[in-house]
Formats: sequence, structure tokens, C-alpha cells
Amino acid sequence: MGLLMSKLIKVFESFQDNPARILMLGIDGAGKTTTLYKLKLNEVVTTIPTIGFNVETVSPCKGLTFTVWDVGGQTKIRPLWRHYYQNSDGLIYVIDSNDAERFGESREELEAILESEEMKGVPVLVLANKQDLPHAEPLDKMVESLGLRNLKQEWHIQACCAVTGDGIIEGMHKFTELVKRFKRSRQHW
Ligand code: G3D
Ligand code: MG
Repeated sequence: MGLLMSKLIKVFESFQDNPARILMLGIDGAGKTTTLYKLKLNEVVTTIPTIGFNVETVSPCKGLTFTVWDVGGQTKIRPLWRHYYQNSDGLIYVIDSNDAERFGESREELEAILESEEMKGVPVLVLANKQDLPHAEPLDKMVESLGLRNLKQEWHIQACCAVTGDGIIEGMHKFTELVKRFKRSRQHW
């Protein structure tokens, strides 16, 4: 087991007695599958619950599951996404920082996801991925392009590189805090 994973397990173990369902979304090519493989302890399982809808799941620790798919296009199957939105405790939204041309598309998709009633209040970690590439945009530019300041829920943006794992632990630390706070607040509703 790598050093990265052993550090991540410490972060994730805190969910053992307080299970959490995490969605990891983003447009195709953002780096979700690569991130998933960095997080994995168990195998990544790919299922196709309905035609053309490819869902990956991984459970890196007892009590914790990540459910992952590509957002964008696919108008016919979009209504099915809501089923996965239900009871989620956090959203990790992955962006290719090096592909500014697609920031608009990423932003629209993020806004559409967060408009859903089921996602109300759910905290968001934005993984500004591919920061190793020469044309990666800086975080302040991405915050603006993605309209993150307009979000109603708590959010955090983390620069990372899914290939090397740089930034992933820091992002998960912060995200874990947000998710726990959200779960506590929901218990008090
Ligand atoms: P997706 O699951 O969101 O669709 P993938 O995205 O994880 O399949 O990644 C898409 C491509 O981007 C892959 O390259 C992958 O190796 C690359 N990638 C992912 N993260 C990073 C990163 O942090 N830095 C760099 N430089 N590349 C990254 P291929 O060539 O396999 O399509
Ligand atoms: Mg993928």
C-alpha cells in the first residue's frame, strides 16, 4: 500500500461509524477515473444500470462509497441521475484545469446538478485537476469561471494532479470536514 493510500485511509476511517455516500462528477476527461484509482482500496466496480449510463463505484473503507459518472449530454437519461443524488452527503466535482475551453460546459453541468432539490445544501469539493500541465489555470481564475461564489452550499477548491496524487489528501481532509458538518446539520433538521 502506498503512502498516499495509508494517509487517505486515516482520513476515511473516520466514516466507519458514520457512513457517507459521496458523488464524484464532472465532464468526460476531467480525471474522475484516474482519481478513483488513486483512492481505491477495493476494486473499482463499473455497472451500467441503464443503457449508456456508466457508473463506477468504489468503497475505499467501511461506511464510505464513491459513485462516479460523466455528466453532460445524455438528455434522455438525466432524470435517472436524481436517483443517485438522493441521500448523498457530498459532491466532488472534477475539472480539467488545463482545458479552459470547457469551463463553461463544466459550470453549466455543475449548476444543473446543484439545482436539483436532492442536492440542496450538499457540500462541494472542486478538484482543479491536471495542475501539472503547462496551461493549467490558477485557482482564482477557476473560482470565477465556475461561478463558485454563487453556490449556496459550502464549497472548497483544491488544486491537484490525479496522476501523481498531489493535492488529493489535502482536498479529502477539507472535504471530510465539510461532509461531517453537513451530516450533523442535517441530523438537527
Ligand atoms: P474521466 O474519468 O473524468 O473521464 P480520466 O477522466 O480519469 O479517464 O482521465 C482522462 C485523461 O486525463 C486520461 O488520459 C488521464 O490519464 C488524464 N489525466 C487525468 N488526471 C490527470 C492529471 O492530473 N494530469 C495529467 N497530465 N493527466 C491527467 P488518457 O490519455 O488516458 O486519455
Ligand atoms: Mg472515467
